[in-house]
Amino acid sequence: MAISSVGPLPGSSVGPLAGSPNILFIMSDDHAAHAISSYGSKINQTPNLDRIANEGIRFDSTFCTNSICAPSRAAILTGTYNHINGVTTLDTPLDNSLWTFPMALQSAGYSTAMIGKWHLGHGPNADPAGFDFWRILPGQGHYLNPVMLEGAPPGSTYGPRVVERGGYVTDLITDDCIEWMAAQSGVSDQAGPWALFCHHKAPHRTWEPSAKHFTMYEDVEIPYPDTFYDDLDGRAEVVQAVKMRMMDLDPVTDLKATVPPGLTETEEINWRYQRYIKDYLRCVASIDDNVGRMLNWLDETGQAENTIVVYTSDQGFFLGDHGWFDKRLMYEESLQMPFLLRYPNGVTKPGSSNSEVITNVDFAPTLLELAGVQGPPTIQGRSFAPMLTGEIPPDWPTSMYYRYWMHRDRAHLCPAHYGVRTKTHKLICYYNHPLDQPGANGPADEMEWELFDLVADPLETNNIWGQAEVAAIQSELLAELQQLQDQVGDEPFRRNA
Ligand SMILES: [Ca+2]
Repeated sequence: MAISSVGPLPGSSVGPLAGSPNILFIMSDDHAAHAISSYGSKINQTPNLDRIANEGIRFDSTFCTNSICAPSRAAILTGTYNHINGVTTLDTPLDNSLWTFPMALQSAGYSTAMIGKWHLGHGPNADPAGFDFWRILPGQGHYLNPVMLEGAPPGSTYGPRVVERGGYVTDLITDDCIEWMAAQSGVSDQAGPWALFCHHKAPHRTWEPSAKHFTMYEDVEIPYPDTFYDDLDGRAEVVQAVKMRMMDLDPVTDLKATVPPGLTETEEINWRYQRYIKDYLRCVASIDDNVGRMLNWLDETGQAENTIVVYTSDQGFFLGDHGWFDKRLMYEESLQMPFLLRYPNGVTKPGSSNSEVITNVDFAPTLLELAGVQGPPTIQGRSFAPMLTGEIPPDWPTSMYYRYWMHRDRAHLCPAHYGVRTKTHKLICYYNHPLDQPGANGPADEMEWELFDLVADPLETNNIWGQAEVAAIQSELLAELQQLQDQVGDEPFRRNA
């Protein structure tokens, strides 16, 4: 099928953007691909998310360029890397005068809405922009009975109003999304398409399930990941020091229970994992249920035939992998984002998959192309829309650049690093310096390196940096890292800079 068949839908003749599809962009927070059954999860089932994959396309090598909430959201909205958009850490709000792709959709005639977790700052310079309607959680928000902030109607002079909600956050966000979608359909024959950003808070720490899922998995033992007892031998010292182990979970706030007395250390680590992973998966189950509600609503109202559905997460998460929870590090479980896309009218081959390297800066140009809207040349990502029909654009990148800036963040002590991932290898430079970044802390540590052969060692337990037999590939990867930094305009770390 030709590339030109991907884009606005044929057949419609009304509205400012005749034939452009609606876009339902669903993004959860910290939902790792390996907790989705269509990605081969060994620990849960997600039948409704699987529906998107089964009726659309699953992207298997989608990576975030900085594995924490705010930076990934900024990269998605602006189509740029964090050194360009300024959202390098959790303490750097998004300047809402910067171009975003929802703004472009709105300018082109789309009705736009942002509902759920924003996490890019608040106030006149950071509130959501480019949306006809927004109702967001303040900061991280709460799982139960959350307060939400709602943007003032266009033309009004007062600021956001506080909306007090009763219920469970994933249900409430979904309720609001369905209500907003319903309000868009049939208002007028002249109505244009809509783009809805449904941003779930779940399954972010502290993993609080809804009452419906309280007892799910009660009588089962969740399997342990292959690397659960990884001793991290041979990995960078700063990696061995991160505070992301099961023993770093807070019994009160994270595990909601007192550690049973008399356990051996291994028994306690196992107990902690079960407490943690069950609540995480219960939160995921609620997302899956609620995605099902939205898919059913699209079916029942006939909107499925002209609506693109995307499911993704702002980054991955360690689900006991290497003995960890959380994200931040460039290891696979944290680096990979789920990305499922269903395009109406059978453009995508149902149940297809793609393993090309794509990143979160590619989302904006892709969705704009599907909407038939032109973006500015300042976008750093590339559209992978042709891949929906199985076509790989010429010269498509075979590697990606990553950078985590928030050195020694207070909660996890995760080191600042950057690196390159190719289809076969990963090179990571822990430059270990706060560089005056907001939210980063000293002291700086000595630079360290890791190199993984992802074919021979997909679980990343064997650091081969500096070994004589890999000198050639190591040189190639160092050159690739430099080339990518040049290309995206980022500066390599220099100790005396
Ligand atoms: Ca996140």
